[in-house]
Amino acid sequence: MRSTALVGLFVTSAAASPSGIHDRTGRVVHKRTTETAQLYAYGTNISGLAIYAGSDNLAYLATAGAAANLTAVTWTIDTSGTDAWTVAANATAATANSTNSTSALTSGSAFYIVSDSASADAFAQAGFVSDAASAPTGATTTGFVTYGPYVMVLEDDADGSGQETYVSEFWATTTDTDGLWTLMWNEAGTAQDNSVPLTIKTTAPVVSELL
Ligand SMILES: *[C@@H]1O[C@H](CO)[C@@H](O)[C@H](O)[C@H]1NC(C)=O
Ligand SMILES: *[C@@H]1O[C@H](CO)[C@@H](O)[C@H](O)[C@H]1NC(C)=O
Ligand SMILES: *[C@@H]1O[C@H](CO)[C@@H](O)[C@H](O)[C@H]1NC(C)=O
Ligand SMILES: *[C@@H]1O[C@H](CO)[C@@H](O)[C@H](O)[C@H]1NC(C)=O
Ligand SMILES: CC(=O)N[C@H]1CO[C@H](CO)[C@@H](O)[C@@H]1O
Repeated sequence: MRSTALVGLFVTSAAASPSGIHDRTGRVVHKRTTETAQLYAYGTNISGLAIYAGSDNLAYLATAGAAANLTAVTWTIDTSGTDAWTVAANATAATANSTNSTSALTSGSAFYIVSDSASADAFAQAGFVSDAASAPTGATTTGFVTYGPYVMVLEDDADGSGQETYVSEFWATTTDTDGLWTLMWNEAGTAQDNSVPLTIKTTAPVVSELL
């Protein structure tokens, strides 16, 4: 299956360090920078869709036509992975597409993925929590970094060497609504029903002028 080429975009910190230098113990020391961003998902049939918060505070991808009842968000990201990535509703985007946001999204809610090491095959929907304590079991709200335009997760290597690895295991699963996907984290990176691997970037899709 061609899409599997996108699975596991690994970059070891030993080989390349996007935003830091190694300290004496070999750990990457990151320069902390916080910025406002929009995040876009790319994958098979998914050409740069924005990430939305649902009324259930879970994360979705949607085409403009399927974005009703979802909350468009603006991200505040710490590119070093130290702090959680937070979101606030983007009222401009909501008005532009007359969505009916029913989200209970609290401004400043943290993005999380479920990557529990105790269940290495975790395949669960990402979402947003107003405080880390209310995140689901196995969720993590830190470790998100950018590698150029790519959103990655910094994980400690399983061998306990202290080396860190940049991992991207974001996936999308179709829903009963055309143009609406759930945003998933696929810890093991294994094939899943009705799902495709994603690349998440801070850059918007190039809009064709020829439409
Ligand atoms: C992509 O869209 C086409 C046309 O709707 C569909 O036939 C195909 O199954 C989709 N592929 C995936 C991986 O969803
Ligand atoms: C949005 O929510 C309203 C009210 O709950 C519902 O009637 C409508 O079908 C929803 N629209 C979509 C696209 O889910
Ligand atoms: C809010 O969304 C609009 C429309 O999508 C976009 O142009 C704008 O940059 C967003 N605002 C922020 C602060 O990201
Ligand atoms: C928003 O809600 C209003 C009133 O419930 C409804 O008429 C309209 O179709 C909804 N818009 C969308 C995009 O779901
Ligand atoms: C944030 C968002 O989804 N904006 C969309 C609103 O609708 C227009 C027109 O359909 C799209 O071009 C925007 O991308």
